[in-house]
Amino acid sequence: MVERIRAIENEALENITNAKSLSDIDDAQIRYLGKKGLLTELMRNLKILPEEERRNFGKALNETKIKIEGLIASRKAQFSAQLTQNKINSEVLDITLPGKFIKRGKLHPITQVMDEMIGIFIRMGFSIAEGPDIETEYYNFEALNIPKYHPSRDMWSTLWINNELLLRTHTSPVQIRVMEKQKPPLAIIAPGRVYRRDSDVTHSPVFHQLEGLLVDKKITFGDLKGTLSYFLRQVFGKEKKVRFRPSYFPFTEPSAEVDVECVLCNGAGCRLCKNTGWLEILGSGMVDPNVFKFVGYNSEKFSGYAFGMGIERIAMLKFGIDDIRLFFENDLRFLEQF
Ligand code: FA5
Repeated sequence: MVERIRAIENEALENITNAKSLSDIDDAQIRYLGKKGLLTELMRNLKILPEEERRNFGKALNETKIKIEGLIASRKAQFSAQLTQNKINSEVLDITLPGKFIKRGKLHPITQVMDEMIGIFIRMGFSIAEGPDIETEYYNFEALNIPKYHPSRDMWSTLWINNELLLRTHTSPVQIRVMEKQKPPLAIIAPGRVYRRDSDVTHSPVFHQLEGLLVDKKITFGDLKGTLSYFLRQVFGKEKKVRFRPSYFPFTEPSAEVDVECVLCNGAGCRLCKNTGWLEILGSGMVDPNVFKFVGYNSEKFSGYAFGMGIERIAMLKFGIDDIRLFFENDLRFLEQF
């Protein structure tokens, strides 16, 4: 019996040693150790052997089983190491191939210009204030000296929500909200989105303004002109032609608008500037004493200036863009240029 075991052992060890693949080893495992394997069959015979033979036979069987199992495990390890090595050898990693290009997002040109404008005013000592996009008729008009039924309300093509509420037509209501809460002296800017029933090459129904308000003792129109001139030089450089033009706003007196030479025709006149040679970028003036009355400021003691700039218009002039609608179409071919 023990010879039979030795014969099986020799055959198994030889087979496993000469195995050419993992599947040869699997076959050997089934042949010798499987449920119906040769050694398993012999195990079954144990029961029928007399006591002293059973001990010897069992011992020999166990030793053989351990040897075969050991060899199978080590050969399997060899084969899988070989497989891994083959894979490493065959898979060539070309580190000179270009990587996957991940496009980085960029700030929208309007945000870029707005940030630049805010930076200029912050450096001059202004702080930032905010107000809601949905405004009451009181803050958008009434407290800015634009009474109900007054024809000057027509200056703003208003999008009404109901009799009381509207989408703010300008950032000027923030002036009132700030002055209600703060006593002078103050210097604030209020950048934000505004809404009007307007649409053509220089008008968009949604656009951005940057409001400015400075109140202190002895503020004059000269201060307003100095501040705006400095700002314009920072944004457009010394070369760009700008002009102050007398104008009218119900909440400032006197008032002025600022125009910048048209980007498209350099002042010769074209469809963008409606043949004037100029693009209007802002309205401004000295705060009307009537506005101070609404917020309880003493206009004998304090004076101030205010301005409201069109951010898209400034961006058009800076980047040479001839249609405001390009900013809102989100065409990547356009946006990628900034
Ligand atoms: C006003 O809105 C005043 N609140 C400005 C102001 C503030 C005057 C403080 C005095 C004191 P106006 O309607 O002109 O003014 O608009 C100001 C600027 O916004 C314009 O000069 C222009 O640059 C821009 N703007 C006006 N309408 C549009 C529009 N539909 N699309 C894009 N920009 C516009």
